[in-house]
Amino acid sequence: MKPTDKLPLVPTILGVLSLASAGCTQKNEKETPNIIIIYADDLGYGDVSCNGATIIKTPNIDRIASGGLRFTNAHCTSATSTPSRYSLLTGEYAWRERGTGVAPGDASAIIEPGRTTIASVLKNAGYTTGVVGKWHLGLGPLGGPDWNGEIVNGPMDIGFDYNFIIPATGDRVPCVFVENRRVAGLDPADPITLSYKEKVGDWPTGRENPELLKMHPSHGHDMTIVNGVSRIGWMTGGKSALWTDENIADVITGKAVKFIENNKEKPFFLYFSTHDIHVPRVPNQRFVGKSGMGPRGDAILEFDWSVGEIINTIEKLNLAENTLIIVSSDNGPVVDDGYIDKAVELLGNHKPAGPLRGGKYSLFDGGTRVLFISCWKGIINPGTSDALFSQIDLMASFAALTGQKLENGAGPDSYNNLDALLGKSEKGREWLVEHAGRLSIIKGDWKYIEPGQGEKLFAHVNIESGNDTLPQLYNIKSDIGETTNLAKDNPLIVNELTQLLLKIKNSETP
Ligand code: NG6
Ligand code: CA
Repeated sequence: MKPTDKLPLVPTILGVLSLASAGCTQKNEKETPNIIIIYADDLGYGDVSCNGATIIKTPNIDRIASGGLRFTNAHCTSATSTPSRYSLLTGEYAWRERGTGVAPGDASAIIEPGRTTIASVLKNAGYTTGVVGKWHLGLGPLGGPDWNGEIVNGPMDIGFDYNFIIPATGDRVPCVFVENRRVAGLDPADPITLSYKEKVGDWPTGRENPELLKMHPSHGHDMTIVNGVSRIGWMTGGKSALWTDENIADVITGKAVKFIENNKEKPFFLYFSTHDIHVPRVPNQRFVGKSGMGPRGDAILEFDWSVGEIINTIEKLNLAENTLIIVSSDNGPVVDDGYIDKAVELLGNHKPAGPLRGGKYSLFDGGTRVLFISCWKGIINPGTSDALFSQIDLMASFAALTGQKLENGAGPDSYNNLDALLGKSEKGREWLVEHAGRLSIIKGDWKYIEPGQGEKLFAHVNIESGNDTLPQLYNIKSDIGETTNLAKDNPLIVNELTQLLLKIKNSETP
């Protein structure tokens, strides 16, 4: 089948869309577009030029934004990685489940095998499904995976046909890729040993041998040294499988491109989850010094390059009219996240969160309002959308798009917002919940943050947490920077949002 066979006529697709939104579950595999989610790590709302950055230029992201729909009010579900990714894939708010906080590198699978996910829904709809890049949702049974054998309870057990993943994060051991069920390039004669409790083996650590480091930690990250960078956790063995940080973007972008090429004849779903721009920021030589902002800025350029490679591949294969591409981030920005990499010193006037307050780890919108672009040539009219949108709705929206039904409680918090995603409606969600330790809720122009104990400033990362012992209420339309707490003057709104949040907490389908 030629690529163009997949999308014969725009009216046909629109017909399918209206059937889907009318609740019809008929499917027609010939009319299922390819779907690609490009998911950055720790990229701030203001880190890209299409969202107003001027010091840094992101031409490829700008290109996809100008050909697609750029959302100004779209959100991940949590201000850190593991819970946001959990919600994205399962359609359930992570804060409903224990064990969904930032996962160590030896965590067992957080999403149980057989669970309905965005990938299994699309697989049912006839897609070939793949994940490339950062996973950070645990692997293996209780006690963690067998790094030297078959890795069970991974992406392939929740709907992905193919995976090439960084098991946790770039700053956590093991510093190896997993391809399908094996550590890629592992020599069985040199097995991996791993611990998050104590030193294993005799490899140097950042704490004991700082003179061996090419990048020093600012907090944490002083355990085993791999490729001149000390990490979280201790490991030894698996030398032939170790990644080189400078090549991570090239390797995973290459795998993502290959996945697209291999599957160009049939519908595919690719979840391409980059390491950029998470710490340690060690971009390829091609980007070093190019942003003028040090490794953090250079990593943004590297991420932009990865986005460019994906869109160039789609265009080259003549798939643009048959591919829905989404670009977003797992949480908001952080400048110093544990390595001394000049990010603070070279920031200048750049505002990683744009006009938003707070950042990664924060209850303020800087933590969870993120870059979000949807692009589908010929279907999505280019422009901007102010619709309130949550990544958690991708699951139900894709189900609607492809004529699938979410059954048996699957995706309990995921709602079909396909019309908003495709720009057919300016009306998105009525409300959404954000999470960073505790919860906040946005409804219309209002955002309410639950009161509670806790630091107001996470000093080690220099980010305002959003914690307060008093209830907070902001009008995010007139005060996007959440500067003026209006809770005292608006007790009725505070009460309404408190009750609504309580209802959502207590019930999965308010
Ligand atoms: C923190 C790490 C930080 C980062 C974060 C997870 C320390 C001191 N800090 O605990 O560097 O790895 O976890 O980031 O270890 S996330 O984007 O994957 O959620
Ligand atoms: Ca992250």
